[in-house]
Amino acid sequence: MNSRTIAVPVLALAIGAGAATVVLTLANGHTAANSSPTASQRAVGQAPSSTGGTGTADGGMMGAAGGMGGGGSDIARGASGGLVPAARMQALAARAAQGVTKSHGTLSYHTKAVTLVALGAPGNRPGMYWQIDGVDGPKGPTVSVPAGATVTVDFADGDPGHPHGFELTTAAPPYGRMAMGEGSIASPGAFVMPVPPPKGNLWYAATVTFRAPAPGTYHIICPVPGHAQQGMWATLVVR
Ligand SMILES: [Cu+2]
Repeated sequence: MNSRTIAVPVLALAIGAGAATVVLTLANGHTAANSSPTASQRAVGQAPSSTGGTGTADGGMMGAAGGMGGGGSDIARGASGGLVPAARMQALAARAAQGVTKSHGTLSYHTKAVTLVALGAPGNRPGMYWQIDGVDGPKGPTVSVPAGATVTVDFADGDPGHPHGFELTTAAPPYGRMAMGEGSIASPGAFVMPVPPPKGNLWYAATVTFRAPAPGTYHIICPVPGHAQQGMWATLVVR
């Protein structure tokens, strides 16, 4: 293939329980380490931690208790191990869509606290795509948020056939196979390690919160090799 194939990023999939330290080495030499979900990634339903994570039991990508322990959020209570009922995620997507202005494929948020529900290929159509707040890609939709917004992403993999993850990247399409190595993570915490495909109607889910980066155009991709290339990307505009 092309020269990019030489600089293959090492993608360590940490799936399952345990306090695994996950190190993601990008092709550009940047390394992102995630030894616990408390810093930037939590199980869906857990409130952002301001205490350095004392409330979280044992680490692991998926979070320990799946939101049962500590959350101020009402998201996905009762989930365990990061598995959330599909219907719950879809209900969250419907709720997130309320108060959002939709115009020409753009979802505009007008509040400083933004919650997106980003679902990986949940089965409405074939192929690799994002569904954000109930609106399907491919190559879309576009989400617009105000400068300075705090963005919470409730992510889940709804695709029976594939693992998916989440990344807000500085790289623009078109993407090659290793899209995750083409740019940088656009804001600290704007990344979810790929999670496994669903178990029946239970979806692996995670929540991350990050500050909107400087005004401009960014893209939401799946970091699994080939997925963004096949259309699994959307656009985030900070205005
Ligand atoms: Cu994917």
